[in-house]
Amino acid sequence: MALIEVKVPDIGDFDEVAIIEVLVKAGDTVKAEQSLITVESDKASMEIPSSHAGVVKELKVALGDKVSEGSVVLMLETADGAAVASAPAAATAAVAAPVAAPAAAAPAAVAAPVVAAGAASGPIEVVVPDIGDFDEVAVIELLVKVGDTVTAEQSLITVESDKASMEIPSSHAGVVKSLMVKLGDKVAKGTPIVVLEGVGGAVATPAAAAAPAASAPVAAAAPAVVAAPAVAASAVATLPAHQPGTPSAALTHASPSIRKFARELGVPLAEVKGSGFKGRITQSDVQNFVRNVMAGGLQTSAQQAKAPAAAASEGAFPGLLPWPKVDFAKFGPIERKDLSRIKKISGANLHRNWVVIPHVTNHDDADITELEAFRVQLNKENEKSGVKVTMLAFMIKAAVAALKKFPEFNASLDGDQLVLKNYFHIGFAADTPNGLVVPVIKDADKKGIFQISQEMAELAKKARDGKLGPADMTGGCFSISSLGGIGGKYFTPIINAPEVAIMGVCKSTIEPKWDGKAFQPRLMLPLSLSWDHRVIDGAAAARFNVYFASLLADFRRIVL
Ligand code: CAO
Repeated sequence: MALIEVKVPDIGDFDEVAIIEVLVKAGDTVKAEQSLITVESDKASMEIPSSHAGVVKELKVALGDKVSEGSVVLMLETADGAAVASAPAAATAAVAAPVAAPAAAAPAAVAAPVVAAGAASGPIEVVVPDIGDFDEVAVIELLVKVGDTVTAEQSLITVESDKASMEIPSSHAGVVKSLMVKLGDKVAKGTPIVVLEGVGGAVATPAAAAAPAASAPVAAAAPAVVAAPAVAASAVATLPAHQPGTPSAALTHASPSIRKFARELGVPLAEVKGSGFKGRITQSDVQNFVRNVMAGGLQTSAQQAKAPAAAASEGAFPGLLPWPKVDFAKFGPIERKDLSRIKKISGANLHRNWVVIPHVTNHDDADITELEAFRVQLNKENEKSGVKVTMLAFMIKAAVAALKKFPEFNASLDGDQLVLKNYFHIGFAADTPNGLVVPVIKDADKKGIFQISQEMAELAKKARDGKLGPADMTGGCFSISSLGGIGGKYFTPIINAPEVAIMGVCKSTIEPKWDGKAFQPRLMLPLSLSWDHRVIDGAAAARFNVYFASLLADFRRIVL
């Protein structure tokens, strides 16, 4: 047994930072690298992990204390040979581990830079402010475009390092005259982001930069509540399924681990009332929020529709077994790999959609013998055009016709109301090295087969190159997931909420079909239509499939 002091390690630029959360108490047993306290600067909040495993004998800090590198956090009684955070990790973990948390949970806060406060009317260049240790970070999102009017402190871009992602806010209000960065660019302090003109009085004031307690949470809250669903939307869905009853502009204070916890449960932090120090949101606040939502959600389907993310959470269903914890290494060699960003986002959306939407899938076949011959002929005739007509383009047109005939398929649930859409934007699932994305062909009703084929090829390439922007992936009415180029017979596609149906197609094969006199070889396309039973019923789904298949069987019907 030994009694050791656990100290604040090197936390980079974050000197004299306030303790906003104490995560352990005397008597607690802690593991090496377990978070002990949360500290907050004007730029980010971070958790300080323990250097050793042991039992907390005495806390040496309290809420509100200011700490720096070397400050003693607590006295720890360690067993001989107790787990120790590996030597270099002990120093880096303090920075890497906590800062990694906001990356998963929510971008860290960056105070708006205060630049040229005197520039009242002429164009002004907004640059990347001091973002602490994060030098040369990649731009992963452009949040504005040329012509947009932005307000001071509105986020312009999102950058991501290996430790965190964060949004960079505008120092001024104005109209974006030019955008000086693009996706994938590396930026550092001082890199120009945009040129704003018509810069008016609204300038991020020195107070915004100088008053961390007031300004940082604004930036921290926004990504967690607004940007995160928007990013999720860009991958698979267009609306966060939880529709806040009272969208809150209030400041949201929460540590990285709480943000992560809330995000995992799909809890919008802006709606959670904090009961901790200075109104901070604690783990039990998030748990209580979920409990309350569930209590209401069990009463009506409308309420359930308003809290699907929470409904999907583990523990929200009484009696549900916890996820099995298995030490796989006991059974053989293993390696661990982080899920890609797209997988994390699409996974959370798919999980919610699968749990919340009562899915039914109808299977059918379409005879595409003539259509495939026509497609092949078209491609021969237009070999030089460089545009390859795909079967998926015909399916997109057929989907538009079917949505027109069965409008409840071109709808979204909004509480007790059905939103019927008079536009026809069709998404298609695209397989990329980083995971599944669903780019959207806008106004497919107004486009011909060649244009759709060309746009699909462009969007699929952008998807594979990781260059799709949110605008490419939002606004869809109905999706098609084609595994035709790969194989298989039928599957159960998951509805891309807030859409209410999705068509899955697999590989077409020649099959013998009885024509009344003899078996004929016909090219048959397997269809799998998943639909939301809250909106659509089985008869309508069967009719939709029959009609969709009849269009593919004789494409002339599309003009009837
Ligand atoms: N039956 C038989 N062959 C088919 C077919 C079908 N239903 N659909 C496409 N093919 C053929 C094409 O004609 C093409 O053949 P040629 O090269 O000889 O012309 C080949 O398969 C490859 O097609 P493709 O996949 O490149 O083109 P596509 O238009 O069919 O699909 C895209 C484009 C982006 C949808 C596709 O590449 C893709 O990513 N599919 C996967 C979608 C997915 O993952 N869905 C699952 C979601 S649920 O997890």
